[in-house]
Amino acid sequence: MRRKLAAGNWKMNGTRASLAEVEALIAAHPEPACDVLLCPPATLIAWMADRIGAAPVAVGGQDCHARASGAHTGDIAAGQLADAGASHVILGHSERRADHGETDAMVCAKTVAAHDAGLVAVVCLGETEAERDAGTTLAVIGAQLAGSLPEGCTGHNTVIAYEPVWAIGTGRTPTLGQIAEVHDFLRAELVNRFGAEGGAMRLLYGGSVKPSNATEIFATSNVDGALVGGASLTAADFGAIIAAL
Ligand code: G2H
Repeated sequence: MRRKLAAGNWKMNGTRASLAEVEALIAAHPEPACDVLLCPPATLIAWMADRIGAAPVAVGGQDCHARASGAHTGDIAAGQLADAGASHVILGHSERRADHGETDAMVCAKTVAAHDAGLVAVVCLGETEAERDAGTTLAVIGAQLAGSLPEGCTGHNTVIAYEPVWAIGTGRTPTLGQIAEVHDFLRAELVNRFGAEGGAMRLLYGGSVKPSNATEIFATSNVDGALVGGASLTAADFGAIIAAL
């Protein structure tokens, strides 16, 4: 049985003042029925981990470098995220793929680095609107999955997030049938490659998840939670999503 996961991706939002939302979230949901993860900007990881204390909320980064250390100005190693208090890291988000030219091979190398540092990798994939219109969604998703995951992925060290690019931050969401089709496909591909561990990996849906659509999305086949952007920034919205899981 896969435990549900509500993961928040703050993207490039938030300052130390925003940590008041985390305190409010914990106060409102001291014992959530699902796992909860918040991925703030790197500047806030240590502050957030300190503020969370012993509460059942994990902290994650939004990217890491593939190398453990070295001359890579502006980058952050997976081990440094762990040192700051992170237990997870989002990798291969479509905004990283678009803004920084990240390829499946780069995401795969970063996933290895995350695993080596003891972090859970939250590996993102998703098709563009043009790819969906062309009928190539499953081919695109399958190729991203194969190329972005290294050997050794397990239900403990890897989470997959399906985020159709055209649904991110747009307010548009796929139909429940479209989500189920992709998640069922991902599950089959994971089991085919990783066996029982592929069956244990959690599959998150991401893209304009909000309190009003969370319940029906979470009830969809092979959806084990959500990667939430905008609606993770406030305790009210993210708390409502947690309550829906
Ligand atoms: C997709 C998602 C979080 P939003 O990027 O990763 O963002 O919920 O704002 O669409």
